[in-house]
Formats: sequence, C-alpha cells, structure tokens
Amino acid sequence: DGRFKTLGRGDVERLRAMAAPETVLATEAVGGSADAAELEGFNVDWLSKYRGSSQLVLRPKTTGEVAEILRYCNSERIAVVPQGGNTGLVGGGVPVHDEVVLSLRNMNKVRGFDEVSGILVCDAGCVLEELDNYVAERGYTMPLDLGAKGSCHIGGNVAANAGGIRFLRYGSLHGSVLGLEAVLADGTVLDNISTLRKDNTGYDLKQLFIGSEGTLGVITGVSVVTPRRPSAVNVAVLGVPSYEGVQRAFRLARARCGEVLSAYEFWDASCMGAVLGHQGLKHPLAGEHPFYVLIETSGSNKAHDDEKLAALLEELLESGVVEDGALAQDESQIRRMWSMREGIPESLGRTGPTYKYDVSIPIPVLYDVVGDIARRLEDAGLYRAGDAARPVRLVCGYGHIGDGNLHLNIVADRFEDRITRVFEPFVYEWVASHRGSISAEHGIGQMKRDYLRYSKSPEMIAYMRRIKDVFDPNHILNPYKVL
Ligand code: FAD
Ligand code: 2HG
Ligand code: ZN
Repeated sequence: DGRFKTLGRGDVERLRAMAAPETVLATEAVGGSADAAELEGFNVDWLSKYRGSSQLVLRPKTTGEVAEILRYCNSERIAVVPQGGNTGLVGGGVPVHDEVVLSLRNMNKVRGFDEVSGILVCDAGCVLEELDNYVAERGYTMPLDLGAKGSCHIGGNVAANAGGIRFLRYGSLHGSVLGLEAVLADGTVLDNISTLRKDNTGYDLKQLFIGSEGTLGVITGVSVVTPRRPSAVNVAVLGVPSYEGVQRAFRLARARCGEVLSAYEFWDASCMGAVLGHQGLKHPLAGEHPFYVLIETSGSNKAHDDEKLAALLEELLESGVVEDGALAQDESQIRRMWSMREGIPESLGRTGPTYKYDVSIPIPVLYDVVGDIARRLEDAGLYRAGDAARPVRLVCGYGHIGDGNLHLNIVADRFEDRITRVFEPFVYEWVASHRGSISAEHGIGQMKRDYLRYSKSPEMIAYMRRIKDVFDPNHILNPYKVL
C-alpha cells in the first residue's frame, strides 16, 4: 500500500535496538535470521482463513518499548498490527500484507490485586485463563470466560470487547474494565489505569479503546473489577424438541432462577454431532434432540440453588417444554458439559473450513436465519443434509442465546468465493432487516469491514473515521481493518 513504507533493513536495525534481541523475529529479507515458518503463527489466524506476510514480529516487554517502537513506525509510516493471543475470528489480529506484528505476549505480569475490592491491574498480554487462576486463589473470578481462554490475552479481549459465556451474568467489558493504559500511534502513553468504580471527570476515553480492535492504540495495561467467585455452581444440559421450546425454557429459567442464573447457552443437533464426533465425549442424554441447552446457576448457597434448579427441571419436563435433562453431579461432570459447549468451534473446525457469522438478532427470530441459509445453499446445489459429496457439509447454529447472540457456522470443504457469495451479503441484509448487529462479539476485523454499513449509519461511520484521525492520523495502526 503506497501510504506505507516498505520495511527495510535500516528500519529493522533501528527497531531491533529498541528491545531485547530475543524479542525480535525478522526474516532474512529484512536482515534477520528467522525463517518464514517461525513467523507463521503470527501471520495466520486461528481459522487459517487470513494470511499475511509480515517479515518482522516485535514482542516488547515494557510500555516504554511499545511507545518507542510506535513513535518510530509513525514517523516512518510503517504499518503495525497489534496482536494478542491471535484467537480472533474476523482476521483482525493478523497482517493483510507485510505490516509489522506487535505482539503483547511478553507483557504478561500482574501489576496488583486489591483483595477487598477485587480490582485487578495487569499487563495486556496476560492470558485470560492464567488471570482467572490468579484471582481464583484469592476468592474472585474474571468477569468473562470463553473457549479461547487458554490462549487469548486480556488486552485482546478488551480490544475485541469479547463477550463469552459469562456475559449474561457479569455484562460487558464496557462495565467491568475500570481503566486502561494505551499507547497511541505517535508514542503518547495514555495512562488511564484507574482503579476507581466511579469517576465522572469528563469524557471516558477508555471506552473508545474497548472494541477498537487495535485501530486506535495499543493497549498495554488493564484494570478490571472481578466479582466474588461463586461457591455453588450447578450445570444442566437439556434436550429440547424445538426452537420455540428453547425460548420457553429461557423464560422459565429466568422466572424461577433469575437471581442465580449465570449462563444460558444453546446449540443444535448438527453441532452436537460434530462435538461428540471430535471431542470423545459421551452424550449427556439418553437420545438425540433437535436442540440442546446448557443452563448454569452460580450462587453462594448450594442447597438453595440445587432446590431451585431441580424444581425448574421438573417443571420443564412435566410441561413438555424439554424432552430430557441431565444435572451435573460433580465438578468433573460440570467441566464435561461445558467442554461440550465450548468445544463446538474447534470440533466444527476439525470437520472442515468454517465460515462464521456472529450476529445479534431478536431472540424470537434468531434461529430462522440458519434455515434460510441452508435453503439458499440447497437451491444453489451446494448443500444437502447428510450428502458428503456436496462442498458444504454442515449448516448449524449455537451461541449465547440468553444475550440474543447467534453463531451461524457453515462448514465446507474449503473457503471459496462461490460459496461465500451464497450467504454474503444475504446474511448481513437479513440481520439488518431485523435491526440486528452484524457483529455481536467477535468484531469487524477485515472480514466485515465492507459490511459495517449494515449496522452503522453513514453519520456514525463518518464520526468513527474522525475519531480514527484524532488518535492515529497516519493510519498506521491495523490498517485495512474495521473502517
Ligand atoms: P487477537 O486475536 O490477537 O486480536 C484481536 C483483535 O484485537 C485484533 O484486531 C488485534 O489487532 C487487537 N488487539 C489484540 N491485542 C491488542 C492490544 N493489546 N492492544 C490493541 N489491540 C489489540 N469471542 C467472544 O467474544 N466470545 C466468545 O465466546 C469467544 N469464544 C471463542 C472461542 C474460540 C475457540 C476462539 C478461537 C475464539 C473465540 N472468541 C470469542 C474470539 C476472540 O475475540 C477472543 O478469543 C479474544 O477476545 C481475542 O483475544 P486475543 O488476545 O486472541 O486477540
Ligand atoms: C463461542 O461462543 C465463540 O463459542 C466462537 O464465540 C463462535 O466460532 C464461533 O462461531
Ligand atoms: Zn461466542
């Protein structure tokens, strides 16, 4: 891209001098000794759908190093991609061309934890699961949890405004992130690492960085309020005959267990087939059902929660809203039920390349889009349920139904335009016609950049561009993404 400088050996020399030698990975083309294979994990995304060709990966250890690197890149017009755990699903964290990858993985220290308020301050490169273990030892829990917890960084979570399976209980990161430290493109460090719950001193700039996907600045530190870890957790998996039943069960779950309900997830029979086939898990119920629901309650009084959940299950079964149900009897059964739900993306990925649409749609019509897409693919001759000879193998839906968030996944034998054209832009038009969002929680990245207008008005997009110009006037940060 003519707006940016092509990285040269001289630039790499200068950048190398800004950080410890072991934190720099440069290929021979730019004067280093790394081979392309060493940079592969930074150039390719989790889905193996997006591939860049960066020749330089920088893994600074301090905020000062990040600032120095960005100051240089900005003055030389060198494009930079901030990268966390590289688990994003919209191609936001990998280069499109030869942008420099700025990985936060060496910034992974807890800076402090207040055991009274539960406020954690840490580097952006801390892995979510490690943070959860850290706060668990002190009686707290991270307010978000997701299947990629073993690899994703808290900085990446904040940059993506990740949702996940605890959203229903603890809400968005816009609420639980109390402060951020971010480095702007010109090297300015915005130190807003507040540990205050209340702070009404003008514009709340940190909110702009939550969900900015690396386009406004590099997040280097995070302050987050963590809730007390619940001492009683119950999980049940239900077999449900219809999508109507999934909704009715949700209404009843909220009515009967509202104050302890902490997750309400669903998936369809196709997802169940994939997960049982790939995760080596036993079916939790006696037979097959069109839909499955996972209900979790979290509270502080086990007897109370047990009683409530048991009563709910009885009512659901007696009324015929659900056909079958299993209540986890111990910690390991709870883990197995959750790994069934959390294992869906990986299982589908093992079935074949997966096209993913992460959308918010009003709950009553949320699952309709799955059928509509399947029919379009059938009409195009690309798909027939159970016909392995067709290029599309599965069309399925799952997700955080309690939050109105569907994950529509289409598994095929490859990523190719003739398949994509069947559901793009149809799926975005479909979502817009129901006043939904084309990205509930995964972001825009490079995948949805050209479709932003389906969820944002021209005026909103114009103001987003103006904000981008303020924070990153040379547009060196994560070009080709979001806007
Ligand atoms: P990356 O993938 O490295 O980056 C994501 C974006 O943030 C990129 O645009 C990148 O440039 C930017 N970025 C990363 N770090 C920084 C930083 N320090 N400063 C500025 N910008 C930065 N998402 C959900 O919302 N809910 C889920 O339930 C969920 N489940 C998932 C399950 C699986 C198995 C997988 C693979 C992904 C899942 N995701 C989910 C998607 C993904 O958004 C999250 O995994 C996570 O938030 C990404 O964090 P990361 O550290 O891997 O970021
Ligand atoms: C989940 O909820 C993630 O499992 C991933 O957000 C969804 O892969 C997907 O489509
Ligand atoms: Zn999700």
